[in-house]
Amino acid sequence: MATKKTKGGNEKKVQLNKDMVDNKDKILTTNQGVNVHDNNNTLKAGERGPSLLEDFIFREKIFHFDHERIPERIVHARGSAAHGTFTLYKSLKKYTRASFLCDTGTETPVFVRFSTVAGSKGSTDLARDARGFAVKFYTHEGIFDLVGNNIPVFFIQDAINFPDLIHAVKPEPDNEMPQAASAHDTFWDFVSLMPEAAHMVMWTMSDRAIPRSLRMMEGFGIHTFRLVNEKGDSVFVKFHWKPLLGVHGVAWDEAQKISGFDADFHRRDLWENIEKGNYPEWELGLQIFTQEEADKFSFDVLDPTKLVPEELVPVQRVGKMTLNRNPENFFAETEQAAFHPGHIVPGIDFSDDPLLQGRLFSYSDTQLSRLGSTNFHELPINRSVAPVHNNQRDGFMRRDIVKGKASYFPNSLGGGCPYHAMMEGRGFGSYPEKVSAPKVRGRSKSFADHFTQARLFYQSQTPEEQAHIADAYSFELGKVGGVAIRKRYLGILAEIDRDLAGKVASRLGLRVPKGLSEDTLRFARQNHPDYPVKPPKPEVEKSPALSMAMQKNNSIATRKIAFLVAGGVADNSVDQLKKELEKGGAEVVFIAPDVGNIKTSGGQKIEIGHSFLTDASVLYDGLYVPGGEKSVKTLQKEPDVFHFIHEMYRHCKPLAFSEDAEQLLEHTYIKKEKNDKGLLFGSGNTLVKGFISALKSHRVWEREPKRKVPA
Ligand code: HDD
Repeated sequence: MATKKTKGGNEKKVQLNKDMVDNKDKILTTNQGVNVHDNNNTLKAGERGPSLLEDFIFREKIFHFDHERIPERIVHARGSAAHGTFTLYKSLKKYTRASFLCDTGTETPVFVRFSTVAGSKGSTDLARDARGFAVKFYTHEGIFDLVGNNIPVFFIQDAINFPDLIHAVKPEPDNEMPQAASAHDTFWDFVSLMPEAAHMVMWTMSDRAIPRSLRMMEGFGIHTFRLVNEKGDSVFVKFHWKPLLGVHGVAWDEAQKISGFDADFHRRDLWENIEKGNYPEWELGLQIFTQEEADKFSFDVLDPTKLVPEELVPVQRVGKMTLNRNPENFFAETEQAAFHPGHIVPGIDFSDDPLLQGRLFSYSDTQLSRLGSTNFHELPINRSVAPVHNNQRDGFMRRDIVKGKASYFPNSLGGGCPYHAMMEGRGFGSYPEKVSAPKVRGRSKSFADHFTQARLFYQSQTPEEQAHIADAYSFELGKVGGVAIRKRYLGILAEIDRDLAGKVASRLGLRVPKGLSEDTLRFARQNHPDYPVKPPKPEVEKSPALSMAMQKNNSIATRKIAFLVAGGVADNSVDQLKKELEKGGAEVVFIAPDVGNIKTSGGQKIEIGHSFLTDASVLYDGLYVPGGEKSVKTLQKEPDVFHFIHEMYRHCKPLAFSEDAEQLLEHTYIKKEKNDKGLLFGSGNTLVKGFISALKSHRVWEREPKRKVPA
């Protein structure tokens, strides 16, 4: 049975509430519960005398403070999380016995943590990086953690390379630079010698690696997992999360500027939207296929650098996850949450993907150095809602008080308890996959094709998305000091797409090499002696599902629209568009030369919380300048207004100007283009419709080649 909906909050919340502490109307105490009379002055020998060692109140306070920090996660240190629920709407009984995937309509509590990978805990949210997408399902049969990313493939094929990958991408060991960035020598040195990374590197060079919002990105379980039904039959499955707000990225120039204006941009966006009741939602999608089907694919489903194209195996949407509650305490919940791909429930099982197999060791191991004890499962956020009974005992910070004499199995003194689930025909049992093979340290030949799917990804993008990818490679490789590394990577790009390689090479002042460098080949041949091998013909040459721009989006919900205003702004010019935008769920934010209040031409008061000093265009999805002669005149004197407009234009965002405000464009580099569907003028329904339609597409992609204005 999955978790049933409980009134007044879900089951996990009820459990967490038992550990909540509310200081409201309470007297300050020590950790031993003694009321504190004075928290301002240490105990001294005389008011001007030395402090006394006896001061247990001071000692306890400083002692605790001195030890407040724990090690940050070795990867995915920077993260934000929220609570929510998962509701199943399509029973998967045919495929799995996991009850939370069988009983439709039931709600399973979840805790989801999003993260960047490379940066430290305090680094910017807008790094070019994969995003972690870790979901903890608190099911009645135990915890299921789906520890994925927003990219469906991984850099490496075997877990033994993980420490090398992370050492290469993290700040360089001699000078600890750069923070939260892959644009440096060690990363490109590594990936230029590891052609298997080419596919994921291509994803990280796309705008997928700089999401507009954590609420607007897909999630992927990446590995092939198994579903196992009551009868013991198994199928393979790939897990997907599809965001209902669409999938959107920012542009690289925006990302860099957002990092300056609001390094917490994603964290704030998630927190604020949940506080406002704009609960982010994702549908759980499954690609289900059999062993026989997998055997016929042109790629190996155990290779985590490969995806299963949606055109080959469609994604079935089977349930919805809604994030509806912010944590009460960042440390206790978000920081102490411990995810593990090995936390699975009956009905789900692993595949032999060598990356997944290696992960199964790493996650509980890392919690030990991070959280300090094997008892991390007892922390409130990690506690299962299914009861825990076993003979594991003691260790640092043990919290459960387990009764009785028998802490071993089998026993008679404890009545044989806790007993095997087998006695009731239940419990987790591994899928009895047949394995008989020689022990080898080696790589399957079926893992040797590194470029077909990187090409598939690139060729599935629109020309504008491809331009962003070429820019990203040029930026990153441009930051690499070693020319040999740049050349080596161009060799990889040449194998993927010569046109792309040509674009990047020209920006680096280099020529496109004929093919892979000797160094790359030498390393690749350590895994595959006859490398490169001719890959089988792929099933699909293009996959529209891989392009963000090609995905249809009918919503403007939660987009932030900047209205540039000053005193005397015309009421009617503000009202209609504001009303319609808000009707669609968007948020209108007034930005004026100064914070405070302004009066409209009709004498209404508008509270201004944001000025050109506090905010920047990159924090908004669209811009409108309403009319009112006095307001427009004031704005015209403000240089930041023109910067705002230029920058919005440059980032291909929708801009609308009332009749009065149109003249502002005369002072810009922007030329009115007829086919620019995101540059709108006038008033009334035409303006409203055009603006909303442009916002739905998120970016005016047609403007991409012409957008070069100073900003
Ligand atoms: Fe990992 C954390 C995702 C490969 C070792 N990983 C971590 C988190 C996510 C992922 C989302 C953060 C969880 C949280 O929010 O607390 N990792 C992935 C994905 C991978 C992957 C999608 C490939 C498909 N990871 C991977 C390998 C290893 C690790 C191959 C080691 C062999 N990952 C870790 C870790 C972390 C971690 C060191 C650091 C903090 C933690 O586990 O709890 O154990």
